[in-house]
Amino acid sequence: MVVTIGTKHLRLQQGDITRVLADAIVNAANSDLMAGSGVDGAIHRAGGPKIAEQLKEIRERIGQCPAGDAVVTTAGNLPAKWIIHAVGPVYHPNAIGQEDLLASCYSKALRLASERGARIVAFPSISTGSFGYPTPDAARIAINTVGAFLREEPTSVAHAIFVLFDDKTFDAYKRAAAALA
Ligand code: AR6
Repeated sequence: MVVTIGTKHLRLQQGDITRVLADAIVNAANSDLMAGSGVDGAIHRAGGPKIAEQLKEIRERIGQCPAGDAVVTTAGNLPAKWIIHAVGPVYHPNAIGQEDLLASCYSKALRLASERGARIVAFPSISTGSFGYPTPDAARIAINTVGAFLREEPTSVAHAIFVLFDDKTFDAYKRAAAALA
């Protein structure tokens, strides 16, 4: 599914983000910037040890990366230029501000990608695995934030691709994108 936003495109596809050709791949990381499971584990496995080495250097410089923020490494063995490690919020029912933190992951990642001149950026569904964010809510926030950025911000990013791993997540994002279109 592709939604056209002016001269930009927002695409949804099902699959493994480590197999997607993009200038920048966004990772669903944690505040400690330590390789974990899920999409984070897949990116570290496919990208090789260079990514963890760079994250260690970043950790020594900045300490933790708070939820809503992101840091950049190169992509190691992956066929991308950069990995943008975005830290989503851990979901708590009724917690205040978690929508903004999740939205901030996407806008911060797009700003970091734009600063580097990236044209194609691939995103996973941040926070909807181990971090427990309900997928329909997370999909609406993700799609609306990326859609608004492509519509409103001057950016090098011409193609934003959501790479959704399973049927349920793919369906939720399709519904959110249909509401945007
Ligand atoms: N490609 C695309 N999406 C994937 C892939 C893949 N290869 N593998 C899993 N997903 P999660 P979170 C989907 O748990 O909730 C890690 O331990 C998955 O099905 O990866 O933000 C980190 O280190 C789900 O839809 O990320 C953190 O500690 C989505 O990616 C923590 O998990 C996100 O699930 C982050 O949790």
